[in-house]
Amino acid sequence: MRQRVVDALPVYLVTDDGLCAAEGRTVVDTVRAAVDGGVTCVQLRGKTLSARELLQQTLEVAAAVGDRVPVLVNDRVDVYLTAREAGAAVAGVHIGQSDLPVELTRAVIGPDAILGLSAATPQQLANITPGTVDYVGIGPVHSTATKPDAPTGRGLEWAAGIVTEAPVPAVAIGGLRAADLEALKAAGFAGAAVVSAICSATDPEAAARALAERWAAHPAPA
Ligand code: TZP
Repeated sequence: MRQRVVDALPVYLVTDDGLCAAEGRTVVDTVRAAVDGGVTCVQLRGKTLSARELLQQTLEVAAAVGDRVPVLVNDRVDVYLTAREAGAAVAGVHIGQSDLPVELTRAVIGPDAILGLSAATPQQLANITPGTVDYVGIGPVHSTATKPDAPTGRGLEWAAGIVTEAPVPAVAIGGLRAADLEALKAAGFAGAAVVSAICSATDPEAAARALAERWAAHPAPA
């Protein structure tokens, strides 16, 4: 599972319905373009959607993406399970520190699903029960307007320090742009997760391609 997850992390799109709508696009259209541009994973973060709306979006995105990249559902384990029950090609869930406990989430979703966890401190990384979580999302690296309750960005230096304590592969998140990718990759991150860099782009395919090319251009640390 671990190898499969590492392959999914380099350019990780987290969706935002409001930002996509502000550009006159649906989330499904944005995801389709971003996958064409080279994103390696999609997380559906439908914070303002009802369970039914998020399920509908998940089914549409999964059908549009097929098996090209993993599609994960943020927070809503119930929506993930229901989409899976409906036959959708959904790969797993991403949860936060105040969502369901990781051990129980793993038990519910099964061993083959991808499970991601948000973490912001060394203690939260140390608390991860081995064998539960496939990857962590660490941030915010930079301050971001996309998540109003996120703390102030902690900076690339902080990110380079905390990633060394991650027990599983890590993606950085928070205000990331193409110019950040070299430092993040050099620090040992397996990828960068972005919302506005793609959802707010005039051309999400081009934005995704620029990120993917920038990530690929730099060597991973030895
Ligand atoms: N978690 C920490 S920061 C963040 C999330 C979901 C939002 C990142 O959005 P953006 O637009 O890439 O700064």
